[in-house]
Amino acid sequence: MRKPLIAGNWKLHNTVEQSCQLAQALVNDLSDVTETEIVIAPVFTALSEVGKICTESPVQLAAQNCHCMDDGAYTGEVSVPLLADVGCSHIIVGHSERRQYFGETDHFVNVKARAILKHGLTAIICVGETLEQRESGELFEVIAAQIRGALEEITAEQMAQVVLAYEPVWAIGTGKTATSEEAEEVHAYIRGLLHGSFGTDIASQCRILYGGSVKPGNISELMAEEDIDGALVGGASLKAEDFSAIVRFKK
Ligand code: G2H
Repeated sequence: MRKPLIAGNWKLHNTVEQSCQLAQALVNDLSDVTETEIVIAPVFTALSEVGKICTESPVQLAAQNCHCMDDGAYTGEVSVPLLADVGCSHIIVGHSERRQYFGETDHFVNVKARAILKHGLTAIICVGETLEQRESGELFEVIAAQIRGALEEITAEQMAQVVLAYEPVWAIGTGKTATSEEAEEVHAYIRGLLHGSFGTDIASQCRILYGGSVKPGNISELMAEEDIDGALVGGASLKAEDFSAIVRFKK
């Protein structure tokens, strides 16, 4: 059985004070949750303070990005060991906003994911197609290339620390959610790819999250699908009430 995982991607929102208030509200609301794994990803500047609030709570800390090198002359970057140092257990890589606005390639996503796994953290690796790619019939080709590229040289053993997130670009922050059937079709396809590369055990253990306009009103329907194991939530993770409701989705 795969334990559901709900992750809040706060993107470029909230000061340190606002982040701490939101984190404290979630820690208070969700202290009794054991059946679902909870992760929040504040901005870099708030990680340290939010990390202190989350200590000894079920809420785990994630960064939204990282650099692949541990240290050195890489101005402006933040490494995996430094993120672990402020309490991060998870790091998101390959989000479509990073691919689109910052030119991140599958190769770069892969080297970052390998750095995360090398240090024993969990990599939340995002993939997803644009509307143009979907409409021109390239959906599965694009997803396969992103998954294969991101997982290159990652061992079966390391896959225990990998979470995948399918986020159709056309559903991100647009209010348009993929139907649960549309999402399930891609999730099942991704699981099939894992089966081909790593075998049955890894394929059946790896959690695949859905992301793209997830809200309290659509989470249950998405989670009812066989291959949807959780959600990566953007906009709706910025309100404690909404994010808590998503974490406590009705089965
Ligand atoms: C997709 C998602 C979170 P939103 O980017 O990663 O954001 O829920 O706002 O579509």
